[in-house]
Amino acid sequence: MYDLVIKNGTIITPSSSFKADIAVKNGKICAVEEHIEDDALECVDASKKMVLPGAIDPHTHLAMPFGGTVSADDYYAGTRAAVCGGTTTVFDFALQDFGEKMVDTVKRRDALCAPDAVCDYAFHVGVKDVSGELLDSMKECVEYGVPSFKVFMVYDFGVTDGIFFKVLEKSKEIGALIGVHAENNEMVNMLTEKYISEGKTSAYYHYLSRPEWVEGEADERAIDWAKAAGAELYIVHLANKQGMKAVEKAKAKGYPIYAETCPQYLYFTSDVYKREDGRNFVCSPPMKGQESMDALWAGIKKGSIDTISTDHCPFLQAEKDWGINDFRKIPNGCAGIENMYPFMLAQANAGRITFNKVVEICCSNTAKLFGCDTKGSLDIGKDADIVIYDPEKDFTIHNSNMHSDTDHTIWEGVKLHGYPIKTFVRGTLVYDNGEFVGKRGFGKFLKRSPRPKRA
Ligand code: DUC
Ligand code: ZN
Ligand code: ZN
Repeated sequence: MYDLVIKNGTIITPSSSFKADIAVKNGKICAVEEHIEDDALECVDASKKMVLPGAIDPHTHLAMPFGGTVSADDYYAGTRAAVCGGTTTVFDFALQDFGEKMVDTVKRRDALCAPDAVCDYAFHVGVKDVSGELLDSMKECVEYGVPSFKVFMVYDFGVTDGIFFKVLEKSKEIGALIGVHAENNEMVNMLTEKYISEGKTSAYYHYLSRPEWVEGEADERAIDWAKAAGAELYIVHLANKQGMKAVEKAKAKGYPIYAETCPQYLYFTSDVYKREDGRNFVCSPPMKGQESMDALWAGIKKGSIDTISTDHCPFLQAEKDWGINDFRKIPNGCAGIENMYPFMLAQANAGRITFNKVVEICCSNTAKLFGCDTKGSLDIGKDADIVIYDPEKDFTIHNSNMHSDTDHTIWEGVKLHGYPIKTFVRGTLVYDNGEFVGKRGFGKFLKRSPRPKRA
């Protein structure tokens, strides 16, 4: 007897869509066939619905100390919101302390996350310190099941160019993937000082102090260093046309350069910073102009965007308000963890891209790049992380129907045609038509496989 059978739905894979039933036993997908008997503890009819793998969000900041406060969603609220938007695996950044071995960084954050997570989760280590033995400690981290690291080119926890290069070189030996937040720190600081000294303090100057070229130049530099090191590179939250072109050029020459973008860069332009509530949209990199948005959409269609993430990092309205008269005081980050999959699927529903493409960039590519061997598809043997999607359900996003702990959303009032109606994590129902029905602590730490080592 199966634990769960989902019947009569249209299964979506990265390469095909077909009508089939799907059976689950012990949290795993064990059959996908034209017709499966109802011999199950639970049977769900998915007629006129789509059946998709749960999404993987490879980029969130939960309970993150940042910008003079801590991001508003802890591991419970963040993962709760994730599953209510069809995301069943969440990656968080564990930021290394100075002097700390990388595997200890992971264990420190896991101690916070494990009791709270409602879905499976993984970490990337945010690297700060590679002095002494610490560079070598990356290897132990990979062996522990965390084969991905991130360097920031900005912020007070950003690394020098030299550290970035050392980390790239190390990654080849140990089978790790390095992600980068690419913006030119010097330029950001210079432009920020300039605008402040001119009395230009509104949220729009957050954008103008981090314009297209500040990100694009940093993307190009990061790609050059990865090429020189012979390493793979994953550019997080790519938001500009120049960087998109640089990624495309590198890919065309066969370099293993990967790019992630986020729904906010596909929907909002820098015009949002002219709004009265512009501070709520402050994140880094900021939203860019229409040309950049168009380049990102074209990149998705061409296959030069590999993954979608959210960079979920919400702050409360009162905290965003710290910067009403000074954009430097606005904590950087926005909510999005519950919106990624519904937004991308609604784009497919509207015919802009295919549903298969959404599954590719929100699920299967992400699983492959980050070594999530049990996730990212509905193949037999995979974890039964499943979303049932109603392409006819209309949904308007309001903070009041989101499941995050924050008190506002940049997505307020956005209308989506089509919406997830059920989410299962390892075969267990965690979201049911508007309601979170999961359990705190149900999520498990996901040990991941390394990347192939490079000569
Ligand atoms: N950008 C943000 O907007 N928030 C968190 C960290 C980041 O890089
Ligand atoms: Zn970032
Ligand atoms: Zn981020």
